[in-house]
Amino acid sequence: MSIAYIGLGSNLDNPRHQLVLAMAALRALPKSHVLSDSGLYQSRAMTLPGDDEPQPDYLNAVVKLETGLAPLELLDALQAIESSQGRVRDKRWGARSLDLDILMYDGLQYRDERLTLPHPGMAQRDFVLYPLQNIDNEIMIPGQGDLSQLIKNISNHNLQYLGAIDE
Ligand code: A4P
Ligand code: MG
Repeated sequence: MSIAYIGLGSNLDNPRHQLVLAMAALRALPKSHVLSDSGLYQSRAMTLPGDDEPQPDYLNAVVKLETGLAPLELLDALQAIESSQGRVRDKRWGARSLDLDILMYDGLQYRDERLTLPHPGMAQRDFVLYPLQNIDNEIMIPGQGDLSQLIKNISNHNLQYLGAIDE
């Protein structure tokens, strides 16, 4: 079995409900077991430089998963969950009903046309690192360093903790 950390994000179509549904779908994944979750966080949308279109705030969470799925099998399963929750792939970093990212998979550093591990950019994002810290305080991000060090040098999207993931 492997350990994967999954990042959940939504800023469309009732984000809280999207994350509740996504948690249920993650619990139902084959060969997998949810070990813990970060709870719910709210933050301002991070947009691409030059993209001034206003976007609703995001809800984010991180889930720690024990899984027998290989990395690309896990990606397939996560994309199927995104599709089933109405995700339409529009522009990069555009608003979305559900985004599921594999943040890390064991200590793996990997890159092909479909999957990059760890997830690019995660080490700079407050809405990823604080939820992660809520699950595992002392963790190493492969190729990036210790979470406790990385978290000192982080982007600010006005992150707020909202409590447990429930309706
Ligand atoms: N892909 C490569 N590596 C991975 C991975 N580790 N996990 C590929 C998941 N997918 C991975 O992703 C595009 C392609 O990335 C996929 O087809 C997959 O094969 P996508 O989800 O279709 O597009 P995207 O999410 O718009 O692009 P990207 O670059 O993944 O964006 P991010 O990094 O997911 O950021 N602001 C706040 N406050 N909170 C957020 O959660 N999220 C984003 C999107 C922007 N702003 C945000 C937030
Ligand atoms: Mg994504």
